[in-house]
Amino acid sequence: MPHTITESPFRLANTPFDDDGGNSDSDIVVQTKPKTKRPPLYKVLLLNDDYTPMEFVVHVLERFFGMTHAEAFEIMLTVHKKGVAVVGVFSHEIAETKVGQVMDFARRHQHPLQCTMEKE
Ligand code: TYC
Repeated sequence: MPHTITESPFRLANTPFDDDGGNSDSDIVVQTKPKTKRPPLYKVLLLNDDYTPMEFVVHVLERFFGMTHAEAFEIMLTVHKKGVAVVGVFSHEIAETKVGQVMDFARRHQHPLQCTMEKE
């Protein structure tokens, strides 16, 4: 009997080393796991410092992370007290863009605010 599985969630890769055109006793039937790897996600982190004004951080969170004023104020206070907080989780490309936007905005306003990303 050919080793054929009729009901399988996996793709059957039939390697036709023989020349009978289909499954037979001499066929090699390989089960491969479907490759359903999700792309990795990245946390965007905001770091505390002693100089960036609180209102500026709140504005950054509203402007680049779509937070309401209340949400932004709460996250800003968390960073201020704990030193760091996750402000969002994104694909690599989106996370890089957010970090770049925050760093550029802070630099243009001459604040030392730091924003980084790390793999989840
Ligand atoms: N620690 C700053 C201050 O007292 C406020 C601040 C909050 C700065 C969050 C950066 O990511 C930050 N002015």
